[in-house]
Amino acid sequence: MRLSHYFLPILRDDPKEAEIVSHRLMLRAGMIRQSAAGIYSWLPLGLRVLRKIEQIIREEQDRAGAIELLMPTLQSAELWRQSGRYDAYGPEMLRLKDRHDRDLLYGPTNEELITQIFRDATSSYRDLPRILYHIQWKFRDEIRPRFGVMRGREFLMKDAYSFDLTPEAARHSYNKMFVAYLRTFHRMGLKSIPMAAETGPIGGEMSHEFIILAKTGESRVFCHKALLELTPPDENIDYDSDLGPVIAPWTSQYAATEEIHNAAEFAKQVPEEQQIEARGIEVGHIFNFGTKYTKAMNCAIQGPDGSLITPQGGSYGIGVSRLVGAIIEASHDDNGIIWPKAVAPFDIGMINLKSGDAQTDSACEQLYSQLRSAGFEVLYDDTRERAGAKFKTMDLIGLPWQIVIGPRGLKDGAVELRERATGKAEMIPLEGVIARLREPEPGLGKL
Ligand code: 5CA
Repeated sequence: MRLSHYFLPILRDDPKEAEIVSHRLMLRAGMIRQSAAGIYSWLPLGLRVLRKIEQIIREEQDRAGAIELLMPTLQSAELWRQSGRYDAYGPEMLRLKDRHDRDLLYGPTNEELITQIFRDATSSYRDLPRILYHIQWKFRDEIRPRFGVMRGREFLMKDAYSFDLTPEAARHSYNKMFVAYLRTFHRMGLKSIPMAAETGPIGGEMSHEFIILAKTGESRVFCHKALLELTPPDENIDYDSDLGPVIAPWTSQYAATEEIHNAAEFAKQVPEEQQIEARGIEVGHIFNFGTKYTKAMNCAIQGPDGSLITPQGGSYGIGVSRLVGAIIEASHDDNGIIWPKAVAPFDIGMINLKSGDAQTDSACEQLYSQLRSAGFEVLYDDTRERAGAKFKTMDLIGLPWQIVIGPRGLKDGAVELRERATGKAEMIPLEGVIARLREPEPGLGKL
C-alpha cells in the first residue's frame, strides 16, 4: 500500500479524551474514531489489526473442532422471554421496536439464539458433541463506557457455544476451549492467565476469565507467580485426548479475580514471595452452565437408550475488539505501538527518504514490488513529508520492520533495516533484504 493513496489520519498531539495509552495510540495512529460514547468506526489501519486477530481466533477455534456460523445482531425479544433473561438482563440490553410494534433487542450475547438453532436441527445423541461459534458485534449499554475499545458499548466478540450429552463430555468441551484460548492469546504475543471467576448474567457453576496483566486493567486479580512461566501446548495437541492433565498446570495453582478472591486461601496456597496481586484485562471468559438454557428452552434429544436427554451447555467468549487495545497496552513504548508480528497491520514500513529523486524512487519501487511478490505486506511511505515526520509516523504505527531507503545508502547499494521492537538497525545490500526478512527468529517455537 502506498501511503500517498492510503487513509491514515494521524494525530500529532495527544487527544484529550483518552485516559489510557492504548486509547491514545489508537486515536493517534488513525485506527479508530469515536462516533458516539463507546461506539467506534474502525479506520483502515485498525480494521487490518482487527481482521488479523479474528483470523488467529478462527484458526484456533477450527483446530479445536468448533464450527463457524453467523447469527444476526438483532434478536427477537420472544426468544429471550423463553429463557427468562429478557426481564433479568436489565438496562444493559438495548431494546427496540420494529414498525409492527414487535420487541427486538441488539444481542449482548447469544445463548438463546444458538440454543434455538441447535434445538431445531438436532434430534439424536449421535449429533453430539457440537461446538458452534461466530464472530459478531454485540451491544451492551454499559453504564460507563471508557478506555476506547476496552469497554465499548458496541464491541466485537467471538462467542462459541457447546452442546454435550453428559456433564463429563461438557467438561471436555470446556477444556478444549481452555486450551484453544491459551494458544490463541499466545499467538498474539500475549501472556494470558486463566483465573477462576464469577459467572454473572451468563450463569452456571464454573467459569474462567483469561486475564492479561496490565496496570490499566479494570479487574483486580490474584495468582501464583508460577503461572507466568507456563507455555501453552503446541499445534499438534490432540483435542480428542484427555485434556485434564494438559490444563492441570494452569488450574492447579491459585488464580482468582477480585469477585471470588479468598484472601485466607491465597495466603495458605501461595508463599508470600510467589504472590501476585495485580490489575488485569479480561480478554476471554468461558462458562459451563449445564442445562440452564437447554432446559428453559425445551431442548431435548434422544439418548442412546431412547430416553430424552437435556443437553449440557457452555459458552466461550473472546473480546476481539478489546484485544486490539490489550495488545497495545502490553506492547508499546514512548514513541508508539510495537505490534507483535502476528497481528501487525503490515509487516513492513518502507520509507523513501528522498521522494522525487529518480534514483531513490526507482530503488524503492523495485524493492516494494519484490517484497510484495515475496508475500510481505508493505506500507510504502512515498509522500513528500520530511524524513523526521516519516520516522515519527512509522514508530507511532509500530510495524515490525522499517526499511529506510535514501541516496546515501544507495551509493553503496544498501538500505537500512530496522526492527521496531528492539530499535536495532543494520545496513544490508538491496538484494539481501528478502533473505534477511525470511531468517527464522531465535526463540520462536512451533506454536
Ligand atoms: N456469552 C458469554 C460467553 S460467549 C459472554 O458474553 N461472556 S462475557 O460477557 O464474559 O463476554 C465475553 C468477552 O467479551 C469478555 O471476556 C470481554 O473480553 C469481552 N467484552 C465484554 N464486555 C465488553 C465491552 N463492553 N467492551 C469490549 N469487550 C467486552
